[in-house]
Amino acid sequence: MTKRWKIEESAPAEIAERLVKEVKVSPVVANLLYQRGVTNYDEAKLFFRPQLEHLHDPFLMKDMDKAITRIEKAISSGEKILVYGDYDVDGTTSVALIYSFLKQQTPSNSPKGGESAGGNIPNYHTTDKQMWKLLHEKAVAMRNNPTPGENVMWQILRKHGMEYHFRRQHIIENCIPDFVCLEKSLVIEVDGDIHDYQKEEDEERTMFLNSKGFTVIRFRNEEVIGDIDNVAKKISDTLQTLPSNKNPHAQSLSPLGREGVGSLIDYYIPDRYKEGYGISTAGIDFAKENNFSLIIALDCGIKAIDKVAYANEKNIDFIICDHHLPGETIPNAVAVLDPKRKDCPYPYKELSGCGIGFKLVQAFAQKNNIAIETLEPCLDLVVISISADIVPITGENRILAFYGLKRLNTSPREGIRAMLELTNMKKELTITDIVFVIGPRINAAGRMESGKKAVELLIAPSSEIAIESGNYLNKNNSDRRDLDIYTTQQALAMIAESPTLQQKKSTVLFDPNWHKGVIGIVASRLTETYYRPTVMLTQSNGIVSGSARSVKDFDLYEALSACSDLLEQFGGHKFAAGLTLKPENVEAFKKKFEEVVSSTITDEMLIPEIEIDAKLNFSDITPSFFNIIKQFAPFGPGNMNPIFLTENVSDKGCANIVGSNHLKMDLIQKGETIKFPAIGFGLGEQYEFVAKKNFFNVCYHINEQKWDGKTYLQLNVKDLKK
Ligand SMILES: [Mn+2]
Repeated sequence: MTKRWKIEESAPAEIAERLVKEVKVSPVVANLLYQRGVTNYDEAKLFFRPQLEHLHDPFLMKDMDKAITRIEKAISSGEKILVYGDYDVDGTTSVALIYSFLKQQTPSNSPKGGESAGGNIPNYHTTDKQMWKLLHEKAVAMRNNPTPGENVMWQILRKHGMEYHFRRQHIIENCIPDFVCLEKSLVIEVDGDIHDYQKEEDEERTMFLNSKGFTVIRFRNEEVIGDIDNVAKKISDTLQTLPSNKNPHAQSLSPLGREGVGSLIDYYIPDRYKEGYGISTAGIDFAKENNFSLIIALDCGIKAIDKVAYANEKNIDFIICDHHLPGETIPNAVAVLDPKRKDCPYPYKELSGCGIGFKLVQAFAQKNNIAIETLEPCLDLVVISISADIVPITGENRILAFYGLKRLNTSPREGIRAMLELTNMKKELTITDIVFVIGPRINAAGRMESGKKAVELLIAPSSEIAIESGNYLNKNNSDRRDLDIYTTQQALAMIAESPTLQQKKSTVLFDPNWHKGVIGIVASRLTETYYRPTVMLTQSNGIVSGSARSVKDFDLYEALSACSDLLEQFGGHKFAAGLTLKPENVEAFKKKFEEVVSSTITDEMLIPEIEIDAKLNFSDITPSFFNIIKQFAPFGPGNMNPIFLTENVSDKGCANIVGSNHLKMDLIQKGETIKFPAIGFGLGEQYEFVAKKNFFNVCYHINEQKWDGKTYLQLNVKDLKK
C-alpha cells in the first residue's frame, strides 16, 4: 500500500534555541520536544521526570464534591453500593479499581469467627407483618455476621461462577437457610460445631425444608474450609442433577437478594448479549432487588438519561464517571463526572474511563487524608485502560501511564502476574504490549462470555484464583483469535469477489452469522487492506449491530450521525463507534453511508500517512542520542515513538526475506561508514529493488535489540521510497 510521508513542523528558531541552551539537548531532540508540547526547562523536567504530585486537583472536576459527599454518606450509613461498568477493558479495569478501593473503606467481610445465632425461629408465621419484620431483621443480622464457613462457602460459589444462582439468608416461612437456589429448589447449609441439641435442630430444619420441596446439602464448617474443591464439586454436581423446579414456596421468600457475606460493595457487569452496552434496566432491577441504593457507573452512563430516571423512581442514586462525549442533556444523577461536559472546567479532557475512576479515588483520598502514594498500586489498572482505550499519552495520562507501567513491570497484581506467566512475556512491558497482549485477553472474557470473569481476575487476591481465571481468559483469547482470523478471511473474500465493493470509498459488510465479539477487530483489520471507513454488521435477536472503524482525519461519528434516521442507536468516538439498526434498513444504510463518506472524505484521507518527526543522518544516531529518545517513553497516541527519515541509503548486500514477508537489511548511508541492521515488517515485496543496491529514502523507529548478551541498535523500517 502506498503511503504519504508527512514531515512534522519544526520548532520556531527561538524555542529551539532556548531548549538547546536550557535543557542541553541537540537541535533534533529540541524539535522532538517541541512537537510534544515542551517549550522550556520546566516543561522538559515534567516530561522527563513525571511526578504524581503534578496530577490535577480532582475537585476541579464538576460534581466531584457531590460524588464524594454521596459516597461518604453511603459508607457511614451502611448503604449498599453497586459498582457498575462495561465488559470491555476500560470498563472492567474501572470496576476493579473502584470496587477494590471502596472495599478497603468499608467494614471488612473477612471471616470474623464465632457462630451466628441459629437460623430457626419457631412459631412465627410469615403473614404476620411484625413477625415478618423481625425475621427480616434477623436475616440481615445473620448476613452481616457470617461464620467462617459461610464466608468460605460464598468465596467458593463466587469462584465457580455459581453465586448468582444463590441467595443469602432467605426466609422460607419461619426458617432462614444460609444459601438458597430458587431455580433448583436447593438449600446449602453450613453448620457449626455439632452439639447434640443442635444436631437435632438441624435435622428438624432439613425435614421442614424437605417438606417444602427443597433439597438440602449440609456441610460442616471444617469441611468447607478444609476441602474447598470437594465442596465445590458436590454443589455443582447437585446443581446439574436437579431439574429446574420453581418452588411454590418461593412466594414466601424474603425480598433480600444475593450478595457477598457481610459485603456492602458489589459489582455488576451487564451481559453483552442480553443487556447490551452501557447501563441496563436489568442492572437497575438487580440493584433494586438486592437493596443497593447507590450505583457508581464507570466508563458509561453519560447518555443514560432514561435509565437514571428509572433508577430515581426506584430510589436508587447514580454517580456517573464517564469520558464519552455527552449529548444535549446530562442525566439527572447525583453527580456526573465527565471532563467532556461543556460546563466542566477540568483542565485535562483525555482521561480514560478508568482514569475518571482514579480521579474519584484520588478525591476521596485527598479529602480523607490518604497519601497519594498509597494509590500507586492501582495504577497498573489505569495504564491498562489508557492503552486499551487508545487515549493520548499526554498530560495527566502520561504521568499515570509512567507510574502504571512501572508498577506493571515491578509488582503487578496477582491476576496480571498470572496472565503474563501464561503468555510467556519476559521483556519489559510497553503500552504496545498492553494493547496487544493484556488488552485482548481481558477483552476476550467480555466478548466471548462475561466481563465478570475479567473483573475476577483483576481483583483476585491469591495467585491460585488468579491462575485459574488467567487460564480461562487465555483460552478464551485463543478462541477469539481463531474466530477473528476466520471472520477476516471471510470479509476480505466478500470484497475481493465484488468489483463494486472494491471501488467504494467505504466498506460496509453484513453477515448475520458473524460473532459479535470479533467484528470490531475485524473492521480494524480490513482497514489495513482497504484503507477507508469500515463497518462490520451482524445480527442477533432480530436486531443488526455493528462495529465501525475510521481512517485518520475522517470523523466517523459525524458520518454515522448523518445516517441516524436509519439507525436505532449509535455511539463512540471519531475513530471507532458502535451501532444498531433494523435488518430492513441494512441496504439503505450501506447506500447512505457510502454517500456520506464519498461526499465528505478527501482523496488524501484515503491514503495512510506516516508522520515523520525528524530527518537524521546515520551519524546522528549515537548511544547517547538513543538514550534520550528512550526517556521519551511511554509511547502512545500523542507521544509516538519518533519516526526518523534518512535519505540516500542502500543495503550492504545481505538483504533477505525472513518470516512470512519481512525484509531484513544492513543499511548504510551514502558518504558515511556507519551501518545499521534493519527490519521491515511486511516489506518483502521491496526485496528485489533493495537487493539491487539501489539508493532509497527510508523512515524508521530506532529499537534496542539484545543478542548474545550484547545490546545493539536496530532500525525498524516503516516504509521506503525510491
Ligand atoms: Mn472507555
